[in-house]
Amino acid sequence: MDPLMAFLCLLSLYPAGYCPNPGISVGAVRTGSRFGLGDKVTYRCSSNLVLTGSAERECQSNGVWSGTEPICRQPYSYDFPEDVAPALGASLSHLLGATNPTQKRKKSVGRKIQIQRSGHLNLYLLLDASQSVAEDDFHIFKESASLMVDRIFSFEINVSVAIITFASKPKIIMSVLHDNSRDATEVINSLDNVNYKDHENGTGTNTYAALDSVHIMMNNQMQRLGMSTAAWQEIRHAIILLTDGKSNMGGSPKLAVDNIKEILNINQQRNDYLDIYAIGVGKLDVDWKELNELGSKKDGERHAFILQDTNALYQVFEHMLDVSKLTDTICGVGNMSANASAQERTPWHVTIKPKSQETCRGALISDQWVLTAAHCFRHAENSSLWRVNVGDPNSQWGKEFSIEKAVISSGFDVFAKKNQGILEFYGDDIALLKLAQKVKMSTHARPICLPCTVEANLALRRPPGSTCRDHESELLNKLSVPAHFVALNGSKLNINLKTGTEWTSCIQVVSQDRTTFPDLTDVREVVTDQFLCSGTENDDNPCRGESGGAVFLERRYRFFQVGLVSWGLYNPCGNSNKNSRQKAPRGKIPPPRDFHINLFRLQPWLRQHLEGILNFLPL
Ligand SMILES: *[C@@H]1O[C@H](CO)[C@@H](O)[C@H](O)[C@H]1NC(C)=O
Ligand SMILES: *[C@@H]1O[C@H](CO)[C@@H](O)[C@H](O)[C@H]1NC(C)=O
Ligand SMILES: *[C@@H]1O[C@H](CO)[C@@H](O)[C@H](O)[C@H]1NC(C)=O
Ligand SMILES: *[C@@H]1O[C@H](CO)[C@@H](O)[C@H](O)[C@H]1NC(C)=O
Ligand SMILES: *[C@@H]1O[C@H](CO)[C@@H](O)[C@H](O)[C@H]1NC(C)=O
Ligand SMILES: CC(=O)N[C@H]1CO[C@H](CO)[C@@H](O)[C@@H]1O
Ligand SMILES: [Mg+2]
Repeated sequence: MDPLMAFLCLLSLYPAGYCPNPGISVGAVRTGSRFGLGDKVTYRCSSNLVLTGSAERECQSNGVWSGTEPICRQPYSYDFPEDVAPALGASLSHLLGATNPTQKRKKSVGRKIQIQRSGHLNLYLLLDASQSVAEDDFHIFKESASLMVDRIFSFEINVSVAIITFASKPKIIMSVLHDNSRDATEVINSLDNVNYKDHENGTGTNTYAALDSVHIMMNNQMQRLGMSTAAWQEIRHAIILLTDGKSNMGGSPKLAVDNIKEILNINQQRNDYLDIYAIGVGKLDVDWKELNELGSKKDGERHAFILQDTNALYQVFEHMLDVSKLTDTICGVGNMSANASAQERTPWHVTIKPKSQETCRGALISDQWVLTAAHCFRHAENSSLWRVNVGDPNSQWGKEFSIEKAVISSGFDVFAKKNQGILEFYGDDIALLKLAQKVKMSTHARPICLPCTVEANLALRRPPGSTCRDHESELLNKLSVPAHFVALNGSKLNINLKTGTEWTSCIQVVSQDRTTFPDLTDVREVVTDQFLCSGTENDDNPCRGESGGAVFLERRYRFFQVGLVSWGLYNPCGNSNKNSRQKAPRGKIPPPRDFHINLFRLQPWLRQHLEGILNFLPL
């Protein structure tokens, strides 16, 4: 809901000039019982609990209380991703709902870090290197900062990252005024060189000075761009403080925050332009009260966290990012949060129904084309009856599309090698479907990156002159490459793609399948170079119905399709329902193996049919 809509809803619910009863959450004590325009209520926590959220809230002219719901909690308890995630974004209502009826009606309020094409994002990472933060914890801060930098650059947005370490004094490692602040590699290099010992001669904690150095940086940038220019006014700013919160010199950090708000002209309309997060991570003894005071207070969002490790921080960071405005066809962007829905994590994934009862899987490779397997269409109905189900943020069942055109490889012929004792053969098992309409890009529907394209080259952050061969050696870079496919229930399952000598031994066992290959002399007749091989050791095996789905891997927080599920020696779903997969019994003959069309080997076919749709690199 956009802010205007929210305003209109509220008007119809409450008489002008009043806010709803703001409630009192467990463990809190409220002062103030008038809920008219400009009235204030204040909260404190009983016994030794500490307050999260706003200690004071004011009834604003739009009928909404300022700040966030106060919650009382135990001091120093960790936030775990599974507790934190529900406190962010959409599912906040259960935390607030009982006491605040207006919150319940709104979905996500969308004041997280906005990832979008328009404007520019300045991200300021402040790392506490004072004495109360041990060197080991500082290393965790460094690692956490690197990870956030790498992730923020993965969206190909205009972003500048400042790095500041601080103790008694701040030290600017990277300024947003420097061109290098727009370059992921430069920023990460500068982070690698930050040193805890830089602050050995002044080990106090001057959070005020650290934030003030951000204020000065902002001021300089404003002078440079001009106060009233769009270039300045359209910059969004996000400040992330990695600290234990124990400021002990320089005065109140709040003053610096007030100065920052003033220079950015933050008011109700411009709330989206500033976010301040205060995060304690590691085994630190954190001053929760101060952390909470540093973080922004916005409706329905938390900006202060205590997290156990970098991994927990990463999960939280993923939820801080709002990509709902990223509506262009940027490829291979999935949600990395374990808490996101399956479709948000693999938004390219589609279900194909070539026949009303049977299904295959496929992958969006543009806003109108789906890549899948040719064998899905062997016994298919009339193509005017085929349907493709694509993810949709507004429906958990997705959205159905019909087909404008199907391109099924003419090289595919399952009986091509029947007279060589190969009863089924899957060479050229590849097809493309053109949907009848373009898919609207969203958090639930986006293409995956196809290697050997300019789009994938940007995602890999490789130099412009790269070739298809470069992509192959970067993506299939080991004898055993971890990769994934999507199960019938939407889960992302794990496999290892074998290359080189490991590929040769992976395919050998095919000769043990005497039923399908009664007189096989050379396994390479069945498993040609066109196939990737997985299914050894603890690999998951695809089931019937998962054919055509992408075999993909992750690099630099982006996803690349290297293969598509074609055939295998073992069906772990048997004839049962989709939620019970059975591992192959030990010693089964033949052992499980799965074969996937290798997209690097089908480049000529892909180029022939996708010319003008994707931009291919030289082979
Ligand atoms: C992003 O930055 C590039 C140069 O760094 C500039 O050419 C482009 O116009 C910017 N885009 C927006 C939307 O600001
Ligand atoms: C700290 O002070 C000592 C003695 O004056 C000096 O040698 C050292 O370089 C200083 N360290 C830093 C990081 O400035
Ligand atoms: C990931 O999904 C969660 C849950 O829907 C959402 O709050 C968050 O903004 C998403 N983040 C990204 C980067 O897509
Ligand atoms: C497929 O169905 C459409 C619409 O029902 C019909 O016009 C067309 O002739 C059919 N094609 C075949 C090959 O049966
Ligand atoms: C989906 O299937 C996988 C593999 O059988 C299983 O591990 C997972 O728990 C299932 N997920 C759901 C949400 O049912
Ligand atoms: C926002 C979101 O998806 N929250 C979910 C996170 O995971 C827990 C359980 O693991 C769910 O209960 C939340 O709904
Ligand atoms: Mg300190």
